[in-house]
Amino acid sequence: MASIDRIIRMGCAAVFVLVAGTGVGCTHHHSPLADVCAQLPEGVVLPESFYPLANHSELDRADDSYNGWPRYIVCDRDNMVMAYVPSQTFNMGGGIGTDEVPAREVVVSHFYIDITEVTNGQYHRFRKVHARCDREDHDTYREYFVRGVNNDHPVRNISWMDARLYSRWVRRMLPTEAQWEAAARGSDRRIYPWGNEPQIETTRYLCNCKTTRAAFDGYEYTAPVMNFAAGVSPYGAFQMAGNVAEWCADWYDPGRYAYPSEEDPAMGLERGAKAFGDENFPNPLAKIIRETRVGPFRGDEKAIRGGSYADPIEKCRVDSRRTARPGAYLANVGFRCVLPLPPNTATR
Ligand SMILES: [Ca+2]
Repeated sequence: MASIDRIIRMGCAAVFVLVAGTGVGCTHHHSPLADVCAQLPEGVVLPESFYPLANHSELDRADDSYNGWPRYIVCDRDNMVMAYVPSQTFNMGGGIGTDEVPAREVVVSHFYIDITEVTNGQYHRFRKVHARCDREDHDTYREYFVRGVNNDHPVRNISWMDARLYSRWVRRMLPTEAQWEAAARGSDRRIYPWGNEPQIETTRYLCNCKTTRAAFDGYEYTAPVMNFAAGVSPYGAFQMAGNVAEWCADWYDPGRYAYPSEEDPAMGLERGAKAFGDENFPNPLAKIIRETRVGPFRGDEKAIRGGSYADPIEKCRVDSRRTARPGAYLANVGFRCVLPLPPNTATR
């Protein structure tokens, strides 16, 4: 058995060399969604691999631009469309769990957020490019992935570490809890992405959650990620309530809300910035930055937000928190990513 195992490992190594080899000198093809020729105003710089969304980048149109920043951008690496979330002071917390109170004001600097959860199709492509022969547990998503059938459903049953690996591959990050909640609710204290009304019979197509009747909202389990358009967040992000719950960057701290207010940890980006794409962008993977922006320095569990198809509507509130160990594989937890922007160019 040992020798067979060794042969498999050698085979994997050979495949890896071949895959790595094809990357050398190949011509990069841009995402068909990317407007690579778009003009951006002075001071508005997107890092490498990110472009304004094609046909949505006229700067003088309010629908296309947010204080000069394109309202929607595309990440070349996975064709993910991202929405701009402006710098804001918002009311974080105030939920029904003991770890969600009291509500307090939190400042977040502007960033982009994926408009959908990362899909099976996107994650599968990442796995094909990035397969590590020695870590088969990265492929746990396959349990729920049927190629050609649910490519556009959210990836799930992946650990926090898997989600972070993907986010690095696409040069993005997992959102902090503060970023996630700001993107889901904006500054008007709403308790669902669409407003304050819970999902009821007449509004049952607002999110994919668990109801007393099976498939009451159209889906018994996950739904395609770009769905329930009436339930998008104030910035246009889909299914921040329901479908799959989403890993966040932060270690979970049940007592964190006891602090009266908190500057966005991402403000730490102003310190120790390193080149990322160009000098305008700090490298979000730098250790010093990661530690200043991701809440508690250490912990046992990571924060999870947004509720899922397996949760009642109350668990899909924007302030609802839950947790799991970063190595856990959960059938109802996936993720989406953010692209932090340089705070010094933030328009408030
Ligand atoms: Ca979700």
